[in-house]
Amino acid sequence: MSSSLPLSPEQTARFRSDGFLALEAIAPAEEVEQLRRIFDRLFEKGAGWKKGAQFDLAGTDDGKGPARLPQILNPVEFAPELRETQFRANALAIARQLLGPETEPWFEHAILKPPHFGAATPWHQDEAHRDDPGTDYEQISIWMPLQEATEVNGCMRYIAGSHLGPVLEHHSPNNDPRVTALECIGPFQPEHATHCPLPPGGAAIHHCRTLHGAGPNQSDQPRRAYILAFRGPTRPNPEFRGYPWNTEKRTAANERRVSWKNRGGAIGRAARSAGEVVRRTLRRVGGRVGRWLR
Ligand SMILES: O=C(O)CCC(=O)C(=O)O
Repeated sequence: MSSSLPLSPEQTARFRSDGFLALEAIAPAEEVEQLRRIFDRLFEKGAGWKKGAQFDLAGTDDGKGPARLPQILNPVEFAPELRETQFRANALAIARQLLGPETEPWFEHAILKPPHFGAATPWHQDEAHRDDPGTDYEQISIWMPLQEATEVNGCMRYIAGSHLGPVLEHHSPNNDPRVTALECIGPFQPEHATHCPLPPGGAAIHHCRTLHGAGPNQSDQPRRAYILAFRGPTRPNPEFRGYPWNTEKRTAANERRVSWKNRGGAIGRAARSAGEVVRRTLRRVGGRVGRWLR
């Protein structure tokens, strides 16, 4: 699918000075409707829960009540049709415009803020989640609501220009390391936030250092958002050794990830890595055959 959506020079300049940019449309209405149905299905059936890809971003996953900020990491793994969207094509084109032609998709996530009790997303910088010591890169996220996003249901809010400063201090909300979310406790002024209401299929683009958050969902309907993150070219950064607030984390989702990876013990692990070698070889051979036939 090709993109029909380059940013104008004014939009690019605004992104560079503010660290975020709102777009009225990034995907067609019928696609947004289809995505809504896919998201509802994935969240309803608990896709990815066992392997730690679905979890409560704002809670401890202790099963004592419904998740207040359910999230699925890389939902495309559970719904391959997500690979074929205009949203994905447009978002990649925009990311390459902003971060350069070598920019690649990095990860993606789906968030569903439930009606009435959907929690606020704490103020944070995405870069504070980074856990890959020794490297440096720029990253952007392209956030698309699947229904209208308003101040009532928890639209995104940003601190303009915050991407030009450092990564501020973060901690786990309520200092509870079982919670996946991070909350910025460094100096900033939330009262200077810009709210970003959007129509369904619009987009809010933000830089990995831009301080952002979102309010609770006080409406009668779920607030769903599909977020694609992109990574620009990487360079070595031996000074970056990771952030202390990440090493402290003890989340239930991470425990589920570890047991999923180790399922079946040594035999299970060996069978999976053999399967991976076979799949990689088939992809390589398939690619070569495809090139010969062209
Ligand atoms: O959808 C939300 O409430 C928060 C999303 C977010 O923090 C992000 O995309 O970086």
